[in-house]
Amino acid sequence: MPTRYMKLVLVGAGGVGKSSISSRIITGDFIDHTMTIGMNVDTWTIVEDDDDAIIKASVFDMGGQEQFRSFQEGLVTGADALLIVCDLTSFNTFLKIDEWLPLIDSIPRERWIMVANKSDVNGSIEDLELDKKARELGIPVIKVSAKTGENFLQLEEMIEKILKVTLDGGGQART
Ligand SMILES: Nc1nc2c(ncn2[C@@H]2O[C@H](COP(=O)(O)OP(=O)(O)OP(=O)(O)O)[C@@H](O)[C@H]2O)c(=O)[nH]1
Ligand SMILES: [Mg+2]
Repeated sequence: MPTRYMKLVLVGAGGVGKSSISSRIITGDFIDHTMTIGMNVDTWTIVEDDDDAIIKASVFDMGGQEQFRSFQEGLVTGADALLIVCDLTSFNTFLKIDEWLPLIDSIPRERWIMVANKSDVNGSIEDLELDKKARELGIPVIKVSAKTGENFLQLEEMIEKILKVTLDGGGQART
């Protein structure tokens, strides 16, 4: 079975649940994390039953705290897919999306997905607000819960679709 190697990056404010989303995607379970120091890298293995191939995605999970930003600059380069995460219970994390733009601007918009996490808790960000931001950025948005797993199948499908476009186009994929 041929194996392709790709890169998935997660950015967003501290505590929004990037590490929880990464481990939900990779293991299928909710794992409670402490603050990520700088960055964490893990591997997500996707088996494509239909075309008999394996994608191994290197998942770059960025620490959201401000003090790590300066040395994260080169680390998003070459991302095949990018998740911009905010926390539905914290309007501040929604506002902080803009702070990541200089870091991620070199990545084509069609590789971005906005992920609004913690849908299991009563949120403080209106759907209208989310849709407006997503439209402004020109990217899709999805509400999920890393805790309950709500909407993860959909999210994973969205990511896989983006990765496959890169694969089909040649992109940076290596076999
Ligand atoms: N209720 C609820 N809590 C969540 C969810 N996802 C994550 N959390 C909690 O939110 C807190 C922060 O989660 P992390 O995954 O560490 O967040 P992070 O974005 O990786 O944070 P940094 O590494 O500091 O940038 C933890 O206490 C998680 O248990 C969710 O979907 N629902
Ligand atoms: Mg983290």
